[in-house]
Amino acid sequence: MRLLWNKWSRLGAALSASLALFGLAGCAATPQDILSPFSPAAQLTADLFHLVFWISVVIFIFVEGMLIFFVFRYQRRRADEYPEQNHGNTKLEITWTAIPALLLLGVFGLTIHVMGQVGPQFPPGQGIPIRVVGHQWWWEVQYNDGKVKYATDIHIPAGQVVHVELKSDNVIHSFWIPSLMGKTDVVPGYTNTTWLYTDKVGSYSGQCAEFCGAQHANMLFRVIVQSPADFEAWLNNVQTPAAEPAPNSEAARGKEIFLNPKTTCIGCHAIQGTTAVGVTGPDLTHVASRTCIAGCLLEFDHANLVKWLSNPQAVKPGTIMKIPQLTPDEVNALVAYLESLK
Ligand code: HEC
Ligand SMILES: [Cu+2]
Repeated sequence: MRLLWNKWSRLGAALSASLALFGLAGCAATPQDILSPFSPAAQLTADLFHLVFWISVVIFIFVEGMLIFFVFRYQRRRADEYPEQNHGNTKLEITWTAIPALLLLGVFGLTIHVMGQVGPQFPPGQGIPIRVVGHQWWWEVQYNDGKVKYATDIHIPAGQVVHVELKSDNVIHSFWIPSLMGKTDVVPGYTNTTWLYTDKVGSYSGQCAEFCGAQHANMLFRVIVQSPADFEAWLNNVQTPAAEPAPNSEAARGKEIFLNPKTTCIGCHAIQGTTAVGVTGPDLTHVASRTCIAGCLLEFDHANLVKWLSNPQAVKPGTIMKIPQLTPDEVNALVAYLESLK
C-alpha cells in the first residue's frame, strides 16, 4: 500500500511539474489559472471552488462506496435465492431527498454570497476608471476618458481599485483574467462594468472567453500591475507622443513609409503627433512599450514585427489588417520606426 502511494505521489509530482513547465513555456505572464489566485476576488472564487470540490469528493466516495458495498454484500449467492421485496421506505426517501436539497441550497447560498462580493457593484466609489474595448481580435484599453489609447497590455496600479467599463462595437466578447477576476461579457450597444484589484505587482494573462470569430483563441491580453509610482510614470509617458526619429535615420524613412497613403497604414492606425488618425487597428503611439502585439499572439520584438508586417494574414489568418505586400526594405524601415515609438 505504502509503495503504491509513493508511486502515485511521485507520478503526481512529475505531472504537476511538467504542467507547470508547460504553463511557463507558453507565456511570460503568471498562469492563466483560477486555482492560482492573485487577488481577493480570485481568492474568493478559488475558495468556493475548493469547498464545492471537496464536498463533491466526499459525496462521490460515499455513493460509490455504498454501490460497491451493496454489489458485494447483496449479490445473489444461490441460483434459487430471491431477494426480499420492499415497497418504499418513507423515512429513507425523505432523508435522501432532504440531505442533497439542503446541500444544494447551502452551495447556492454560498455562490450568491461570493457573487455579491465580486460583483460589479463592489467596491463602490473610489478607484481609477479605465475603459476596455473588445475588437476582433485584440483588446483596446483607454485611460483619461479615452484621451490615452493603448492595446493588449492593460497597465494598472497595485493596491488601487480599478473600475473597468467594457465596450464592444462588433460582437460579444468576454473579459477574463483567471488569476485576478472572473468573466464579464462585453456586449455591443451596452456598457458592462467590472473591477480589478490586487496588491501584487506582476503580469497576469487574460483571454477573451466568448467565441468571437476565427481568431478568438488569439485574443489574449496581459494585465500589468505596477507600483503606483511606476504606473504614473508609464501613464505620463504614453500621454505624449514618442520622440521624433532622428533626421535621415532608418526610423525617419519608416515614418515616411507609414504616413504614405500607398501603404494604407494610416487608414487603420493612429500615431499621436502625426497625421495618422485611423481607428480600426490598435493605436501605435507607444507600440514599442508593449510586451506583446496582435492580441498577444506575438511577443513584441524585432523578428516578430518583421514577420507581422511581411504577411499579417499568414501570421493571424483572417485578421482585419490587410495590407499591400511590402518589400523587405520597406518592412525594415517600418520596423525601425515602430521600435522607436517607446
Ligand atoms: C485594414 C486596417 C489596417 C491596415 C491598413 C493596417 N493595419 Fe495594422 N493592424 C490592424 C488591426 C485590426 C490590428 C490588430 C490585429 C489583431 O491583433 O488581430 C493591427 C495590428 C498592427 C500592429 C500590432 C500592434 C498591436 O499592438 O497589436 C502593428 C505593428 C501594425 N498593425 C502595423 C501596421 C502597419 C505598419 C501598417 C501599414 C503597412 C498597418 N498596420 C496597416 C489594422 C490595420
Ligand atoms: Cu473576443
